Amino acid sequence: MSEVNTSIYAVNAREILDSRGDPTVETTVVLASGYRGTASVPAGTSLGKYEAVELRDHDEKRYNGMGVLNAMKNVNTTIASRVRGMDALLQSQIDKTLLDLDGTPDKHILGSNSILSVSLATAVAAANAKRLPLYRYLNAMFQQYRPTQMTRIPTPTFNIINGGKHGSGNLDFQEFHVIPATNKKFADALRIGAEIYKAVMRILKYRNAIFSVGYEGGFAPNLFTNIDAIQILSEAIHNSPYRYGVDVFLGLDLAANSFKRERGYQIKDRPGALSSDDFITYLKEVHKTYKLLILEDALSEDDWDHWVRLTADMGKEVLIVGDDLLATNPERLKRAIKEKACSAILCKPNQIGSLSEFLQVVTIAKSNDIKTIVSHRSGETNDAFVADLAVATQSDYVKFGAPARGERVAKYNRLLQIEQELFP
Ligand code: 2PG
Ligand code: MG
Repeated sequence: MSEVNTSIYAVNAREILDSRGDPTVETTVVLASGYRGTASVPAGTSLGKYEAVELRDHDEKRYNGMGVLNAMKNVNTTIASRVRGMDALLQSQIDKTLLDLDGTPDKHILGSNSILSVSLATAVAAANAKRLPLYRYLNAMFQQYRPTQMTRIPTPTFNIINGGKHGSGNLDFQEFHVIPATNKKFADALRIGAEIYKAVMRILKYRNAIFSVGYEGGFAPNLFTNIDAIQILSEAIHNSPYRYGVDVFLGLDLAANSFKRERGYQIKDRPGALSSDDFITYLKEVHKTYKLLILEDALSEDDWDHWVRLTADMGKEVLIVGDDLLATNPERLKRAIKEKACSAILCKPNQIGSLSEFLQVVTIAKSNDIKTIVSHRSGETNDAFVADLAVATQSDYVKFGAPARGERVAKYNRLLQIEQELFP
C-alpha cells in the first residue's frame, strides 16, 4: 500500500456560532490525499488579561462587535498560503510557522482564534490520515514531550451552579462544582454528576429559587449568598446515595478577578470589601465547614504574594488551581512553580493559542508535580477535541461544565466512547 500523502492541500475557515450565540472560527484542513480535519475554537467570558488575544472585528453593526471575519480572512489568506504544502504530521513545525507568521507573544496580529483553529484542525486531519482515533494520535505526539501511557480517563469536575459573569448576576463566585472521587470509572462518575445535577434542580424548585441556566449549563438561581449555593450542593449530595467526602467532593472556581475592587474582595457574604488576608481567612472558614477539594482562581491574577500564602495555608488539603493566574502560559507557570503559588493548573488550549505550546505547558506542569485540569471555555461548540486531548495527555481532571447542554455533554459523551474503547 502506498504512503498516504499528508501534505496540506487547502485550509478553509468560516464564522460559526458558539454556545453563547457569539461568532467563533471553525477551520477545515484538507490534505493532498483527501483526508481532512475540522476544528473550532471556544471563547471565554471571564477572560484573563494574560491570555493570548482572540481577534474580534469590533464592528458594532455585526454581532455587537464580536464578529470574527478578520480572523477567518487571516486563515484563508495569510495562513493558508504559508502552510499549503507543509506536512500535517509535523505539528510543531506547523505551529512554529503560525507563531512566526504572527510574530507577537500574545498572537494579537493574526489572532489566537485563527492560529488555534488551524493548529487543531491540522492534528485532526493528520489523525484521520493515519486512521487513528484522535486521542491515540495526540498521545503519540505527546510522547515527544513526555512518555505517557493512557491508563485512565481523567476525573470530571461538574459545574452545577453558575454565578459571576456566567450566571444571572446574584452570585459572586463563578462556578460551584461537584467532583466524583478519582477512583470511579468515568461512566459512574458521569452518572453521579448527572444525578446530583437533578437533585440540585429539585431543591431549587422546592425553594422557589427561580432559576435560569448559566453559560456552562449549571443553574443560575436567585440566592442570597455564595454560601447558600455551596449549602445547596452539599444538601443535594447528602440526600443522594453518594457519600460526601468519600464518593463525591465540592469545588469552586471563584474567578476572583470579577469581584476584586480597589478596596479588596467584595462578596455578598460579607458587608465590606475584604483584604487579601481577610479573604483567605474567609476561604479557610468555608473549607472548614464544607471540605473543598478544588479551589480555582480564589484570588485575582495579580495577587501573587497572597497566592503563595493561600497555597502555604491550604495547599496540603485543597488543590489550589491557577486559571487566570497562569493563563496556560509557560512563563507564568514557571514563576508559580518557583514561588509555590499554586498546586494545579487549568489548561485551556485557547489561552495559549497552539497545540504544541499547550503540550509544552502540560509537560512543565507534570514534571513539577503540578496537577492538571484540561478545561473548556464558557463559549463552546460541539467540538470534543479537548476530551481527546485530556485523555492523550492524561490530565488529572477535566472541567467541561454541567452534565447538561449539548456543547458540554459532547465532551463528556466523547469520554464515554473513549473509555469503552480503551477499557472495554
Ligand atoms: C473558567 C472558564 C471556564 P471562561 O474561568 O474557568 O469555566 O470560564 O471560559 O468564561 O473564562
Ligand atoms: Mg476559571
